[in-house]
Amino acid sequence: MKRFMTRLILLILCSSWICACQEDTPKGHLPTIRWEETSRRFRIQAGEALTLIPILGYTDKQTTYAWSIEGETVCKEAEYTFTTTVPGTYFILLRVSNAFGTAEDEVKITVSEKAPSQTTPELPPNDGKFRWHFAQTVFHVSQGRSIRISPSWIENGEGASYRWTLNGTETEPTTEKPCFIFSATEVGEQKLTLTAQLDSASVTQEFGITVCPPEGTFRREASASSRAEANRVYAYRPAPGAMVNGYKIIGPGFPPGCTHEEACDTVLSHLNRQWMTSLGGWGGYLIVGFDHSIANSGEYDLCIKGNPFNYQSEPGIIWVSQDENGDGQPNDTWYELAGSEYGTANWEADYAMTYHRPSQPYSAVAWQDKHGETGLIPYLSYWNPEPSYWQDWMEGETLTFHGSRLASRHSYENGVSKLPAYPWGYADNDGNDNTSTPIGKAGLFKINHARNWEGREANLAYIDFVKVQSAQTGYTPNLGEISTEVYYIGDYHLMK
Ligand SMILES: [Ca+2]
Ligand SMILES: [Ca+2]
Ligand SMILES: [Ca+2]
Repeated sequence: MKRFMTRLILLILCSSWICACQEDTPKGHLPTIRWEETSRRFRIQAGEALTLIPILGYTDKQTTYAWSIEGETVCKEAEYTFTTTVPGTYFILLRVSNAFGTAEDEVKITVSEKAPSQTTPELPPNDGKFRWHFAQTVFHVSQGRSIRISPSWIENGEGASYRWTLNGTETEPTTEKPCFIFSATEVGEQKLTLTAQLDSASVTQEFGITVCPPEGTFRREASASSRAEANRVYAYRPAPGAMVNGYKIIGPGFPPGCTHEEACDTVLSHLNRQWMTSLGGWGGYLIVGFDHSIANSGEYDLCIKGNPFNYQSEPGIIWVSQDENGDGQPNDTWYELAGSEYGTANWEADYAMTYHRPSQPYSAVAWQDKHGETGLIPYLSYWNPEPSYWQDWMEGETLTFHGSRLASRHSYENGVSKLPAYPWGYADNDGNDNTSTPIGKAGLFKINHARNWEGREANLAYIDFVKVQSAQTGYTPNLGEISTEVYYIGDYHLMK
């Protein structure tokens, strides 16, 4: 009798509860299943746990849930935490049923081998060898201009003396850092060499300089059919970084064993869709071109979209160049677009840094700069479980980058990273020029801010190529390295 009464009470309670809930359910709606991530693909390492939290619609207390793997139900709750020690690909089906029927959705989880605990590489000891690094050794320069040629970094150069030879004429030897100012007067090829005299030997670097016809000779005017966005990626040389070759939700970003040409094509396809390309840590860069020359209007000329937030800017320095020799290649003279920090204590020109390829997978990447400062690009499997952050198309055991550097101002406190913006003039930076554009919020930049090697206004009438380069060093524990991201590069005049 007591048992019967309990059942009866339960039945009454349940039926009134069912009635109440049914009133809440709009008539005729099946449940809906969405995900915060745009893709239903997830990547974890063996042994990690992943909680699947669908965004559900038209559910109530009556709704039932069934998560299954290969037909076997593994969970009957609205959320499911998946974990396994066996690498492989798993398809997990979610069935959600309400009074009006059942909705289904499937997610794919790729489980990779568990990464060994991250190894922290050590820099190789100084081998004492003389080494010098040049940002550029081939120059095409328009008549009437001048360029500055100098190594950005000399290693183990104590006691060396240097002399320049231009078309057979030698300069006096100097023990100062060598620097040559070349004035482009006569059109044609010039031969310049720099020789370092060491105690027991000498080392020579040759430079090819071609003086080209004056600015404007190879200008390509925009036409009605010109497209605003970059039409070609000429170089994608990222520094190591956690989001360069993959991202936890999307998976690998480039085909395995990818060549540089394939990497450039992949980046162009990403830019065409306004997808993310990360340039990695300091020095990593991307060079794009357009189907026409972009005019210097004195106002905003370039639109470059990144992913800055008010608490997270990762400024990249913008460089521009003209196709001075008209060969369609970015092998001419680069001009830095001065941003708010140009020429201040927060800015350093002729900076250089070398990254060292790690010998182990799942490893941070160590770097050392020209001042002897060292640091790491951390390995963060949470963001990207690819075994290496050293790209397939970046050959060699070391990678040296050259460029300008901006002071890092990041902080990390109580689990929160803050990466403040600089006022203006940088890609992926939430400055006052990160503003409303026809493609949403994006950065706008003026070719008029281009500076020459003297720090003076370059007065370029137009440009053909744009380079964006990661400009800060350092990392925070949860976000990884400070690295510029690019989603779009275009001629702002053709976007309006
Ligand atoms: Ca960013
Ligand atoms: Ca060229
Ligand atoms: Ca970044």
